[in-house]
Amino acid sequence: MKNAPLIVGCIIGAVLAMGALFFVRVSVTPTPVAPPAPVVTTSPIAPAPANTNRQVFFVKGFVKELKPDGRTVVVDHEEIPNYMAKMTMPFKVRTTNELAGLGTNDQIHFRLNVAEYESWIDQVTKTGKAATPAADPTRKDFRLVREVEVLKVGDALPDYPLTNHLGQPFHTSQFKGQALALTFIFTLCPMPDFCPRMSLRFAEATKLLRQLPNAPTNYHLLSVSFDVQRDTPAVLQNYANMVKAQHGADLSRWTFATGALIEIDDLTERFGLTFARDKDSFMFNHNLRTVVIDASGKVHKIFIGNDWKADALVEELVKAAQVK
Ligand SMILES: [Cu+2]
Repeated sequence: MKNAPLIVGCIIGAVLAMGALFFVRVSVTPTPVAPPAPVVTTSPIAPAPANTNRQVFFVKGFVKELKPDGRTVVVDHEEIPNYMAKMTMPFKVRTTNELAGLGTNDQIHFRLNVAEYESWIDQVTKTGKAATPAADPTRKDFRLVREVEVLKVGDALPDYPLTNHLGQPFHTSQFKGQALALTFIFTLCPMPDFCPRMSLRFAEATKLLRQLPNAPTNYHLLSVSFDVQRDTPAVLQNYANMVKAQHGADLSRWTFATGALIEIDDLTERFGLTFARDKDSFMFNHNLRTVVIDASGKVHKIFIGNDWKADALVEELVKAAQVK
């Protein structure tokens, strides 16, 4: 059970609120059901030409949580053949009436639409109720983390030892004197609006900065993986090459990094990013944070989620580069 202490879980918020030194995971016993047949299946690995390449999957699962925005449902879903292993994760709807009348533990099926840059679900249909309570609070796994202070704009970024995609160790303090854009990903992330979008926005930012008249020369981009087991320097190097091939990114000022889990945990928690490996797969449940550190090493801007655009990032990077 070497992996057990690495797993964190879905009540991180509650545990953090209590100031505990470890995360607790609540587990669910999966109901064995035959895997659903996909309505349309195209290979998710094939490069997506234009926006017309929309994949559609038929998905079954249980409602774990309905978010207050009325547009997000967290589902413990079955395997989606040719796309994603069984896991618990959030899905977006485009109209709130898709989720009207749903409650926790409802058994549902729906259509998952995956376009090039976003995903959403529709045709949400309730088919029953989970037979057992969703959580077994007696089952726990732990991973040790440091107790850290959350950082706000103006706070200094602590120094973190990491390893870049060339396998070279470095420290985040080495970027002092440069504006640093920092985001968090894992390379296997299949959802176009999560990690792939972070990498797309960074790629767009490198291109914008290259075209910008009087662009600063003291900036750097840093994508840190929280999948410390799978995202080795060699995997990150391949991923960097893929991002360059797909989006024409300039990699001369962009580092992909990994590190010790306790360091990555420390760094991500500073900004409210949480990640938890799904119990049945290599996938992570996670949220998104992108941070700009100014040239003096202080937090300049924190972008939450995936709605920000590359020009907004560039604007903040330019400002942050001017700080003495
Ligand atoms: Cu992701």
